[in-house]
Amino acid sequence: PQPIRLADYAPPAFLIDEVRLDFDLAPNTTRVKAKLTVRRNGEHAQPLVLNGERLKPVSVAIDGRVLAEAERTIDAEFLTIPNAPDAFVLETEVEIDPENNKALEGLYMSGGRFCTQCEAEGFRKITWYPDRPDVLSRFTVRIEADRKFRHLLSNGNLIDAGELPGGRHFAVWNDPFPKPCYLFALVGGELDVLEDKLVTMTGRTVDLRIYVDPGMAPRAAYAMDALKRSMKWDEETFGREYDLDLFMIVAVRDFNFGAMENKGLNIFNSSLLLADPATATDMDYERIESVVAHEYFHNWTGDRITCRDWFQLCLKEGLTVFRDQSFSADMRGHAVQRIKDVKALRARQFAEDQGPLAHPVRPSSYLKIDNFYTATIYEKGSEVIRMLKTLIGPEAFRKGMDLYFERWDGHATTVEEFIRCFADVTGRDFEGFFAWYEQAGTPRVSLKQSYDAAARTLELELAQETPPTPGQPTKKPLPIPVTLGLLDGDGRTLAFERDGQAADETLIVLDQASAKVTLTGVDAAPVVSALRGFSSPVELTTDARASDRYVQLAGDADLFNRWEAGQELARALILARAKGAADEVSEERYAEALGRALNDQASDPAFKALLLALPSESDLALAMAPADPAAIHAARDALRLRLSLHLTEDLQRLHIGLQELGEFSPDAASAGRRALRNAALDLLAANPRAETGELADGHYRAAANMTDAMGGLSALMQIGGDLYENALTDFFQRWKAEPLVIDKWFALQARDPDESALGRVMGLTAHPAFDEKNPNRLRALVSTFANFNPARFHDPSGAGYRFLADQILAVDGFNPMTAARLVEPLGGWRRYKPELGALMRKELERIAGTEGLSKNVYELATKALA
Ligand code: BAL
Ligand code: ZN
Repeated sequence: PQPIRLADYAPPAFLIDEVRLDFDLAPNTTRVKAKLTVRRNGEHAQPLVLNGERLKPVSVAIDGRVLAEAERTIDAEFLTIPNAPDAFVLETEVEIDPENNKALEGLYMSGGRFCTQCEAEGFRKITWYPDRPDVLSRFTVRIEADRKFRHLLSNGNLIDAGELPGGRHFAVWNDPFPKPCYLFALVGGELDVLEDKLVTMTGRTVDLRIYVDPGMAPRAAYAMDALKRSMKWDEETFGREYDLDLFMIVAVRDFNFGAMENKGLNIFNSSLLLADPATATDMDYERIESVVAHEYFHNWTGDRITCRDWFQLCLKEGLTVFRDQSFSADMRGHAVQRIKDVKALRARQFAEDQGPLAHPVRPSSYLKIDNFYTATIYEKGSEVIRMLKTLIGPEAFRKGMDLYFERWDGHATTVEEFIRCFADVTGRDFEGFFAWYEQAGTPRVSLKQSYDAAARTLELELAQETPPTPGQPTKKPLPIPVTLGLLDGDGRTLAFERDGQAADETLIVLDQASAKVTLTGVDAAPVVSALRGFSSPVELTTDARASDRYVQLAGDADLFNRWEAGQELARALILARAKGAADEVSEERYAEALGRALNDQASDPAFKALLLALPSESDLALAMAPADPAAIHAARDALRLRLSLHLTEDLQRLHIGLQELGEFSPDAASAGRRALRNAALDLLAANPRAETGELADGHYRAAANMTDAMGGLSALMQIGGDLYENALTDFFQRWKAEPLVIDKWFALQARDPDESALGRVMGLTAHPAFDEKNPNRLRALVSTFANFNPARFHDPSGAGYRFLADQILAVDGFNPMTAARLVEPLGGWRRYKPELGALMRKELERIAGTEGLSKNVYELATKALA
C-alpha cells in the first residue's frame, strides 16, 4: 500500500454546500439516501471522486437523472464520475448492514441500538462522500425506523418528528454549523435520558441530555455535573460559549475510542460516562470528568475550528488535551494532576519515542490515520501547547487563543496558522518552536552545576540532544523551557539574582545545543530544583547527588519536583538491585525519608499516595538498556518488601486513620484519602504475612465502594492463595450482570504477576463472559496483560508474545482499528534483552507475513520491524 503524504496535500476538487441524508434504519438492510449540493472548487477538469466502502449501490443520479453504468465507476473504495457539471445535485442511494459491522466504524449496532463512529474515515462506510476534514457542509438528516428504536438522534436541532404507518416513526435534525463528515453522528434505539439545563454566559438556556441504557440514568449524574462544570470553565477560562440550544451525550458499550466529539451529539464509551460509588472507582470518576470535558471542549477546538487534513490531528487533539488537563488541574489540584499527567506521558509517549513507531507530533506520512491516535499526538501535543504558554506567559497565550478563535471560526486549518496567531499577538518568531511539531524523539537535557562560594555565583551548564528516530537521523536543537529554583541544605527556598533581577524561580530557555547561565547572589551551596512542574517533555540528567534529592523530597517548594526526587531515588535503588548491586543502606535511608514524608501533616493525601507508588516496571525498563523485565520485577518487589517492613506501623496507622465513616463523595479530597489508604494497604501487602492477608480480606469485605473493593482485591492478588481465589469468585458472582465491573475483574487477573497468570489469562479467553468483539472486554484482558504485566508478558518462553500475536490476528479479521492498537507492546523489541527481543521480533514477523492483514496492522507491524 502507498503512504499518504502531507507534502501531497491538495485542496478538494469539489465542495459540498448542503447535505441531506435520509436513513431508513434496519439492522441488516439500512437504506441511506444522500442528496449533495456539489460545486467544482476552482477551474479544473478533474472527475468527481467520492469515498465509499462496503456500500451496496442502489442508484446514482445527477440533477434528477439516473446515471448509466458507463457514466460512473464504482469500486471497493470510490465512486468516480468523470464528466460532472460545475454545480449540481448528486443523489445516491446505498444499502448497508449495521448488524454485521464489527469493525465499529460507520453505522453499527451496539446492544440492539444503532450508533455511529465516523472519525477518522468511517463516514465512507455510510454513504459516498468526500471523506476528508476540509470539506465542510451543512447537514440535514431524516431518520426513519421501527418505533422500538424510540430515540432517533443526530447532530444539531430537532426540526421535525412524527409517527408513521406500520409502527414506524421519524425525526429530522438540522445542524446549522458547517462541519466535516467525521463529526456526523446518528443514534437510534431505546434509551433512558437524564436531563438538565445550563444558562450560558449570555443568558441562553441550553438543554443537556445524557442518553444511557434503560435503568442507568442515575449513573449519568456525575457526567452531567462534569459537563456543566466544563461548560462554565470554558466560558471563564477561554471565553467560549456553547452554540446550540441542545447538547446530547449517548453512552454505548461497544466503542473503539474512549469517546467522540460529534457536533452536539457526543458518543461515549459507557466506561467513560457511567459511575456510581458501588460500581466505579475514583479513577473512573476522574477519567469521566476529564473525558466529558475533553469532548465538550472539542466543540471549539475541533468542531467550530477543525483540521485541514489528518496530519494536523494534534491541532485539535493536543490542544484539547491541554484544555482538559488544565480543567482537571483546576478541579483537582495542580501538582497532583501534573504528576499524574507526566506519569502517563512517560509511560506511553516516552516509550513510543524510544521505539520504531516514534513519530513527530505532526507526522508527515501514514498508511492509516487510525494508527496516529497516539500518545505522541495527544499527550506530547498537549505538552507542546503547555510549553508555548510557558514561553509567552498566560496573558499572551489567552490573546493568541482569542485570535485563533476569531480568525479561524468555521474553517479547517493547520498547525502553522495556529502558531501564526501567537506570532501575531506577541511579535515573536516561532520558527524554532515549530521543530517541536516536526521532530520526533524525547530530547535529553543535561545540567551541570558549579558553585563558587567566594563569588556567590552558581554556574549552570545545560546541553541538549535528541536521539535519532526512524526517518530522522539528525536533529536540531529545540527551544526547551527549563523552570528552575534553588534550595538551601535544609530545603528552604534560596533567593538569587539573574541578570541583576532578584528571583526565587527563573525560566531558562535552552534553544542551542548547549548554554551557560550564571546566577548571582547565591548565599549558600544550593540544591538545584530544575525542570519544575516538568516544564518540558524531556529526559533530564543532572549531577545532583543523592543527598540533594533527599533535600528535595523533604521540602522542594515545587511539589512536582518533590515527587520527582522520590522517583529518582527509587529508580536508582531498583536499577542497582536489578543489576545485582543492591545498596541496602541507601534503601533504608529511602524508607526513612518516605516515612517522614508520610507523616508530614501539611501535605495532601493524594500527593502522599503518589509518593508511595514506586516507578512502574515499564518506567524502569525505559531506564535499563537492555531491559530485563524479570530482574526489574524482582528488584522492585524487593524494595517494596523493604519499605513495607520499615514502614509497617506508619502504613497500618494510615490504613486505620483514613477509614471512611460518612457517605461516599467523589470529590478530589475524599478520593485522595481513599487513594492513600489503598496505597498503604498495597504496600503492606508486599509483605505476605498471614495478618496482611486478613487485613486485605477484611478491607475487601468491608468495602462500601468500588475503589475500596478493588483496593482490597488487588492487595489480595499480591498475597494469592485461597483468600484471593474466594474473593475473585465472590466478586464475579456479585457483579456478573454489570459489564463495566466485569471488565475490572478481567483486568485485575491480567495484571497478576504470579507465574500462573499467563495460563489464567489464556484460560479467560474461553470464559463465557469474554467477548473479543467488545473492545472494552478485549482491552481489559489482552491489552492490560501486554501493557501492565511485564513480568508475565515477557515470559522467557515467548508464550506471552505468542498469545498477543494470536489475539491481534484474530481481532484483525473483524476490527482492524482495535487490533492495531495491540501491536505496540511488541514494537519495543529492540530495547529488551536479545533473547527476548528475538522472540518478540519473531511474532511481529509472523503477524506481518500473514495474508489478508488489514492496512492498520500491516503498517504498525512492518514499521515495528523496520
Ligand atoms: N476525536 C477522537 C476522540 C477524541 O480524541 O476526543
Ligand atoms: Zn479528542
